[in-house]
Order: sequence, then C-alpha cells, then structure tokens
Amino acid sequence: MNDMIRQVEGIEILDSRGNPTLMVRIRLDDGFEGIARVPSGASTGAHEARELRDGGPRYGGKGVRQAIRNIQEIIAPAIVGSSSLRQAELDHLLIDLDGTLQKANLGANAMLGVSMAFMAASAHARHLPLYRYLGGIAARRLPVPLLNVINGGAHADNNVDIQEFMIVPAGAPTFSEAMRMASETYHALKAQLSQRGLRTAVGDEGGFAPDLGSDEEALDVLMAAMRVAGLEPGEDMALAIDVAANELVSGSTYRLGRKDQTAQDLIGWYQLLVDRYPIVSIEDGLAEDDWQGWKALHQALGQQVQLVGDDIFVTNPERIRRGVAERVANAVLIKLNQIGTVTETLEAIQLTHDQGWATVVSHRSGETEDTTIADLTVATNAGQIKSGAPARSERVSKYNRLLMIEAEDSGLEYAGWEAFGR
Ligand code: 2PG
Ligand code: MG
Repeated sequence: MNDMIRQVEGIEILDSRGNPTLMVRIRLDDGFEGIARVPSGASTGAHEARELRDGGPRYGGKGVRQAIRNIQEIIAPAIVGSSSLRQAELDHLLIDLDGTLQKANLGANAMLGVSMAFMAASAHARHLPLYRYLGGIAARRLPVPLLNVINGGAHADNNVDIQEFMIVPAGAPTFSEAMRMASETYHALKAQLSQRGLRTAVGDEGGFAPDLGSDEEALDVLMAAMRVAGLEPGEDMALAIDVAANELVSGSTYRLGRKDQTAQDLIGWYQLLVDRYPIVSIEDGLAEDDWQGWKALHQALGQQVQLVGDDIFVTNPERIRRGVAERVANAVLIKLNQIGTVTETLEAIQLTHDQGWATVVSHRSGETEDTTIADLTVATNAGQIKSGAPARSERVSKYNRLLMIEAEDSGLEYAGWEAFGR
C-alpha cells in the first residue's frame, strides 16, 4: 500500500518557550490526515541539520514563514499527486530537493515537518497506532524514562553548570510505576529544595532551577529526595546527567565550577561522581569535536557507565560510524530534528543497535504537544526516552502517550535495567 498526497500545509505555531515553530498537516487522497509539530533546541550542535529562521524584526528573527513558503512552493509541487510514495521515497525526494549536507536550503524544520506528518498520515490510512505502523510486530519494549528534574546550563537562569540532572526509575516493574516513582521523587525534591531555602521555579524542561553551591549539591539533594520518596538509590532509581559540555568550552579548555579544566580533569571528576553516586549515564561529557577527549573518556569509564553522544553524533549515521570506528562512546542520543527526516533517524537507530550500543530518544528544550517521539521509542525498541520533568504539558504529553500505549497494549514490556545492560 502506497499513499498519494492530496495536500500539504505549513502553519506557524508557538513552542513551549513562546517561539514560533512549524506545524505541518498532510492530507492523503483517501482523506486520511497526519499532523506534526517540529521541536527546537537551545544547546544545538554545530553539525546539526539547519533550522530555517526568517531573521528580521518579526518574532525576534525566529519566524518560520520562509520554511512555510518552501513547503508550499517547492516541496508541495514535488510531492502532491505523486502516485506511489513510501516514507523512504518521500524522505529521499526531500533530501534531493534540498541538495545540501545540512539541509540549509529547504530547512530541516520544513523537511522534518513534512516527513513526520506523512508518517502520521500513513499510519492513519492503515488504521494503526503510529508505534505499530512503524515497528510492526517487532515493537515490544516500553522505554525507561530519563526525567530531567534539575535544570542548569543553557536551559536555566541559575549558576549550575551541568545542563540536566535526571532521575532514572529503571527498577520499576512497569512504565506506569516508573512514572509514579518519578512524580513522587519530583515532589519530594521540591520539598527538599524549599526546606533548604532554595528556589522551586522551573526551567525550560520542567525541572527545578535553583542556585546551588556546586553540581555535587544537586546530586546530594536528589539522593535525599529519592530516599524521602521511599526509593533505594541505585536499585529502584538511578541518576543520569547531561553535561552539554559544548556549552562550557572556552578555547581549548572547559569552564566548569568557575575554573578552566582540561578534558582529562573532567574525566577524573566524572570518575569521582560515578564512584560516589548511582549515575548510570553521562551525556555529552565532552564537546562535539573533542574526539580525542571522548576516546579517553570511553577508555576510562566505558565499562562502568553509559556514555551518550548528543552534539558529537547529532543523530547523523556518518558521525555515528566514525564514533564506532574510534570507540568514543557506547550510546547515541536520537533527535529527529538534528538530522531532519524520519528515514535517516531510523537508520541512525538501526546502526546504533547493530553495534550493541544503546539509544536514548530525546525531546528538544523547545517543545510542543507533539508525541511522535513516544511512538518512535516503542517502535524501535529504543529502551530509553528523555522528555524532561514529569511536569509541564509539552514534557508530560510524551510520557502520557506512553502511559496510553502501555494501557492499550499488554504485549509490551518495560525495558527496566536491561536497557542499561544489567
Ligand atoms: C539536549 C537537549 C534536550 P536542546 O542537550 O540533550 O534536553 O537540549 O534541545 O536545548 O539541545
Ligand atoms: Mg544533550
């Protein structure tokens, strides 16, 4: 079964930070419809596919009218009425139409909106939930959520260097129990922060954004919150961090804890943190082009902990291949809009799994109510998802979608500790 597209439409909507983003609606000839909303990052990697923004005074330069014009004037004439399109054919057609490595002509936001909306329409046309359409009978795992409950770095207006401190309820028996544990810990954390006289206002991803004396203090308060919630750290619930080290680079060193540090200093510090806290995953411990540093990081910690590449790989199969050849990590963060089409994202996931590496499907700091990543995670047995705190609807919508999938499909199993090779 192939799908004929009757209509493609782009609409400028707002994201969770109040910036414009793109919504795309595709109607098929048989009347079925697919809608997609495109997310947007703040700590973006230099090697990501290019998001097209209008510039000028409107919306502080962030308008997406040019991306919409590209959809209407370039993409639509090429795909509307074409009789037998499959997802991979559509995506390759978009890649050819754009003709650049980083999707700078059409804009990765325009391309991804069309790619995701077509996938949703195709699923509807077959009367299948998106995860079943994409994953078929092979889709069998509900992911462990990595919930960002303390926000720092570029995502918050505080003095914390590490961008994300996440709780990881890997010891839960089911996805819904994992969410209950996470929510209870989130509330215990809020009480802990209040007791210490700290702010409980939240950052972009719904986590608290207090001013803290050090990154260790964030980990200590998280340990306390887990215990108050009645959980055993390291058994019921673990911790994960996204350092987003790219944001800390200054010249050839990293500016962290008000000091300039080398990659080797940071690796030594991570070693101490891993020894002291139940940390199971470190994302972007070093910067996007520090391949040498990453190699040393992997040599030092690769056996003990999940080392996730975000800005270094940017969901790009070519960069992941290099990462595998140079043995720099053991996991990949997967973001649809870093690469710009569904097909290339699926390829990145497949490639990563073929290496025995782990995948973490991820939201962006600028989000919408779109829930595509929840279905993508289940469809590909990705094992892990990160979608921010268990608060703020643009974050919770993904977790809620997974709760719905769990409720309607009893054949799926919670990935649990297995997602971390335990
Ligand atoms: C990250 C993401 C999502 P951003 O660094 O992993 O948490 O942030 O979308 O700002 O790149
Ligand atoms: Mg990251």
